[in-house]
Amino acid sequence: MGNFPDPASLLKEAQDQLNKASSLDALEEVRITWLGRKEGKLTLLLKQLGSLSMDEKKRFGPELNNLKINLEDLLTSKERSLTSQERAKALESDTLDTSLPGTPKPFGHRHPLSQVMSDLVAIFRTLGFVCADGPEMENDFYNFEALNVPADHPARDMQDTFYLAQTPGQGSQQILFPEHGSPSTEPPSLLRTHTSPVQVRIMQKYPPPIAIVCPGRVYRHEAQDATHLAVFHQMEGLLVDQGVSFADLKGTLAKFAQLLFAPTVKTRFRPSFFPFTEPSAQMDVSCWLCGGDGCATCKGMGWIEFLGAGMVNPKVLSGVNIDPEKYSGFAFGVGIERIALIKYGVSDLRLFYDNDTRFLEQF
Ligand code: FA5
Repeated sequence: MGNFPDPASLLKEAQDQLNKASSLDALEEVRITWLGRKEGKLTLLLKQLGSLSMDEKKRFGPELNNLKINLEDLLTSKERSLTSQERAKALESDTLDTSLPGTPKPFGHRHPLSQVMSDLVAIFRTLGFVCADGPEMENDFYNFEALNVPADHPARDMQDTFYLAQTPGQGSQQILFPEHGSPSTEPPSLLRTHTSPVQVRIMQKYPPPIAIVCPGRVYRHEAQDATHLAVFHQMEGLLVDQGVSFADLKGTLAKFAQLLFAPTVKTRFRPSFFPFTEPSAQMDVSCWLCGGDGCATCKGMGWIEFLGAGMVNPKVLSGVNIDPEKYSGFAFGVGIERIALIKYGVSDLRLFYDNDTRFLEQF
């Protein structure tokens, strides 16, 4: 078969093409030219082998197979060298600028209400108070009766209450080391409407002197608006010792307001009523934003209503077997959300509970 090409010259021709291929794409073209499944030069020649005579088959068959093996080897080694060349080129252009600033990771932080609560506790720690706790599911005795709010007392209307469905035989509350008065074993019947029940629990458990603050969640069956929530937080304070007077109450709370807002803040007391304190007062703070001249935060008044307080009612002390002739005390209760509202100039309490991170991130 005179026109069957010489395998050695085919190999030479393929080698020339391989030498010229300077990229992986060009190499792929060479591979297709020779070994492409339909039109590859060598593929076509291998297909033609079948039409040759026996002698020609014996001669060209092995030669063409060797040519194929050689060509595949050449393609593989060329591919390796081109790949490493291209990688080296990519590495050269892919330089790392170590002076670029990193991508900052956003940090989470505490909720503004938690921050306010721990600020308050920290302030009272410096004044010698310790932190106490009590249950959110309370019974009528601790939430009302022991605080001088009997069942038919009109003061019950001051705090609309969520009552719990009663299950007969429900476990009673345990007070392990009662020292004063008889602990109530009534089962929980309501969600506490204020943190004041903790006063009674603490006075039953520990003898005076007592100086506690108690931050916690409280519940009221109230319509919600910009300044009222049905679930909110309060912090209760209680100091009981010999010779505690209204002057101690005034001094302590004035110091508290200055440490919380600004050293220049003034306080004033207005008469108020709480069945568990006598006398009772509402404490206002001078608006530290406008210095008392009147602004949007204080609604032009120059003063902001801040907390309820008073001297512990002697009836409450006798109820826990603390002798009111020997001991006296003061107590106060402050709304955490309302403090956060005035401290940060927020217009609506509900914003603290919407969980909008654009709002929360600002604190
Ligand atoms: C009481 O709850 C008394 N136990 C406080 C007290 C304790 C007085 C000890 C004397 C001695 P009052 O109902 O005013 O009081 O609530 C106290 C504070 O809770 C208010 O000043 C206010 O800041 C906050 N507060 C009351 N109701 C709501 C409400 N619905 N939403 C948000 N904050 C409220």
